[in-house]
Amino acid sequence: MTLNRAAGEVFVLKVWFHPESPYARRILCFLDWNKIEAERIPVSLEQREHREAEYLKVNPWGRVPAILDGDFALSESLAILRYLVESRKLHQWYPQGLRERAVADQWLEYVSQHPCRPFLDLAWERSMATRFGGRTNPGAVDMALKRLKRELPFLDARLAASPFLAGSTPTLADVALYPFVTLSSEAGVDLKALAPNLLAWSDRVAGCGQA
Ligand SMILES: N[C@@H](CCC(=O)N[C@@H](CS)C(=O)NCC(=O)O)C(=O)O
Repeated sequence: MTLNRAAGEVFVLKVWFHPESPYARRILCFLDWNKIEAERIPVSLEQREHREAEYLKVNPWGRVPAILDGDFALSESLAILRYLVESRKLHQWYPQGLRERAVADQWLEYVSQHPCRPFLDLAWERSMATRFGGRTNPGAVDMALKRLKRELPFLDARLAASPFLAGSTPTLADVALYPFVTLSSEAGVDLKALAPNLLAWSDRVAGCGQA
């Protein structure tokens, strides 16, 4: 893993990711849907590459994702999404009008604070932990399930009434939630039974890049 650019190397956005990280997949999906060229650099969490000194230069917290845009390094998936919108002028994903932006922010904050984490915790406990050599915590499944079941009706009701979280077109709120919802089978969550409108929404979001 090297951060240095060779003399004369043509600049291309770099993205560090792990394929199973939903935080990193927020960025990969956004790049795909907007056809943004980027060099994608896998970081092996299994081999602890995220804690190597070289990687800590781009993400001092030692987590994925991270980007390098020219000489500008940035971490935290939501900050990266907002940066890509502004720097690539993709405001259709994050409206500029006061109230439209506030509604997009409301859903972005909500999904980040509430449903995303229990999806990941359940997928971790029920499927990923063993693959990553971690330990499962029996109490964590019950707690995450309880948290998720509290949130699913809110999401399902919203998506029965609106094609996307913040309205008729997809925004960063949808990008932020989508990779976590795709963990539902690993998480052992039957979306068809529990939140059919969320399931239908995930198909709509998956089609975002096909226009
Ligand atoms: N708030 C961060 C979370 C990133 C995160 O927790 N990434 C995980 C992978 S899903 C990671 O890198 N974990 C490695 C570690 O914490 O040691 C973001 O939104 O980018």
